[in-house]
Amino acid sequence: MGTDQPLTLEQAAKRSKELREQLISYSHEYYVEDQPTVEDHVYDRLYQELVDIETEFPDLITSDSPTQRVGGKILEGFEKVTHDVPMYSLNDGFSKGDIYAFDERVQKLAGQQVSYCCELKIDGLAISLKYVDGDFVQGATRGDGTVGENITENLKTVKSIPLKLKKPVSIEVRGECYMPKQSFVNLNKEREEAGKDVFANPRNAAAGSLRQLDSAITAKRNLSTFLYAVADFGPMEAETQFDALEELSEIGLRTNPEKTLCKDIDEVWAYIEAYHEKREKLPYEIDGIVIKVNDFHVQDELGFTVKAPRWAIAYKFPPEEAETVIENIEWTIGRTGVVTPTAVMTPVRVAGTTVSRASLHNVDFINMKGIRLNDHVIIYKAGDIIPEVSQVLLDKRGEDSKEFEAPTHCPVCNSELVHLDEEVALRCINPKCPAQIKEGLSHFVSRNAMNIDGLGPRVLEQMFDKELVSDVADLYFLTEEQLMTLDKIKEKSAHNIYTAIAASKENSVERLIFGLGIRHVGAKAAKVLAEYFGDLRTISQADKETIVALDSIGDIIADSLVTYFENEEVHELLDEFEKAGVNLTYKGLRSEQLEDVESPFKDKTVVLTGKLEKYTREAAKEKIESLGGKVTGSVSKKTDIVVAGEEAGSKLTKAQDLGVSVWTEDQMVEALENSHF
Ligand code: 1X8
Repeated sequence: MGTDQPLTLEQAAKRSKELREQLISYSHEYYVEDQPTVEDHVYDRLYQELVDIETEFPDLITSDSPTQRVGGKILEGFEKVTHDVPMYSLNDGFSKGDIYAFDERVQKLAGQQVSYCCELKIDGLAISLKYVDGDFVQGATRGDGTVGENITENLKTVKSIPLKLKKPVSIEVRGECYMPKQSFVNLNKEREEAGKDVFANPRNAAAGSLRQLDSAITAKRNLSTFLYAVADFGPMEAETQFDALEELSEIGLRTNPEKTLCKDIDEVWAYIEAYHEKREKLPYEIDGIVIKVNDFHVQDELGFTVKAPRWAIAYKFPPEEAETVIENIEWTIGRTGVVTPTAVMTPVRVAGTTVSRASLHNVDFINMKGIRLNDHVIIYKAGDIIPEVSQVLLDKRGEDSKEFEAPTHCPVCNSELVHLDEEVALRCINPKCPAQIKEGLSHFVSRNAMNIDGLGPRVLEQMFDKELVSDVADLYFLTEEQLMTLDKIKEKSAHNIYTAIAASKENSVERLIFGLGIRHVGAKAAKVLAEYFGDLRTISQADKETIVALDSIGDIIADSLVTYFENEEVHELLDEFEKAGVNLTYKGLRSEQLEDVESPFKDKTVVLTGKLEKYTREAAKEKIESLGGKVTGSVSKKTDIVVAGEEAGSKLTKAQDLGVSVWTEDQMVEALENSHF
């Protein structure tokens, strides 16, 4: 590439096929195998190239093209789908006794000792996916087990669902669609800040996301899947559940890696106990363990009752719930001025930890749940998610039960709170509100923003309270002496903080843009803006039309930017940054520039090990990445080059074992110097 010659149809067909295959493979590594091999910018660049070709030659778009996953087709409603093979439900077990009784029934009916395949019970929504000759043709919800809803358009946006299998088989597979815990937390946080209703748990969030008539919304929700069964084992070779899972994985479907084969019920119980412990650490929610007779022939012999298979049982974990009392409601101000209520409760143990606070989200939420002070409530906790109040125990409501009062004024700056355009959230709209400024400072220094180490919330709070800083630009005018006036900050940490702040001046401008905390402008949008406009001054003068024309920037972001930069104080802030020597330009490569890079590091995976003399690790990494390479921490067969400095240890040995190319530091330096655009 890199020339501006238009492609002929033939060239375009060839290139788009290559790109599609490469992107599908990267996406599979990322979303199905959880083993990414390239960085986002490499993927994004190839993706954009494919979009460009497809825009020019729409006939070349195939149904399995990764560009077809963005959704956008808006439905009137969901059609009904009758499942060819019904989606069964499972009998539940709640105790060790239930599980041993199940085993006894199985053994009696089977007339032999049987082994079991144990799997995690994913707390999501059951789905059925139909593939014809390897192509994804239909996706449906379970519904009542016989008739579900056609949600094909939505499921096409779920990245872990292959649009084409690795083999041209016709097969209907079943599994669970879920929202990872972290995505749930992020989504709710975003919704809270935007003044929207929050989802009560990841399962509801997944359900709400799949029930969208506009699949473009589903596409933004970061759903994932695990497949665990086949409607009809006809097309499969496997004769056991365990092997069937492996076979599903071989044809490109995502399966859960925690499955275990147990030779008897004691091993099953040990598995259940082990996952009771591990449950909290998993990145997704599970509500139990599914135990299946492993051998399909034995499953056939046992058959089904009217309700469920005789060869399986779902052990349900006790719910992670507890009863406590609401003692108080505290109101805190977020970075965007949203006022959020938090319940302060009598401390209680839930799922292994003691909790005393639960998020109440907003006034509507409190009213909807009917929560009053001194009420007895059931709280629910899942994984590392902040506890939620699930229900008020009305029959325990006493004389002392008292309605809460929503604040009318900001608890920090005392200015009047408002509801912006029909939002459920209460907001403090005073831009000088100390609470917002402190939150804004925390955001500014955070990892994806300016990435300044050593400035925790306590330090920032003190700086603000001692009037050393009143806005983010003030950080750049702090002296080491001033820093030493803060509690617990001695010479050494003052120096470290000073150096960290100074170093951040060199950041490429997308970090600053994100750090400013402009409403709706996330890290990704910041990058797009920085890359397109090149510097912050230009962005500050751009009109809405130019901004919305950018990929992945919509109306809301564009409006928010224009409004933000209309503020005279913002321009004063930029002047301050400039005066302090903070970089306001984009330092990364533009996608189109990257195409022209000529470097031995381009598209290569590199590991740096041992002591480097001429570059710091960080500088070498940045340089190699700017040339389109990827720098990772560990050597594997996917590593292309290991740069070994002095005293290189096990990584060097491993590289030699795997036959990976090993370079000296001098070779690296020479290659860096000989790279060009
Ligand atoms: C439901 C679920 C099953 C499995 C995992 N998660 C679920 N929610 C599994 O078999 N691995 S099976 C099942 C069902 O049959 N209703």
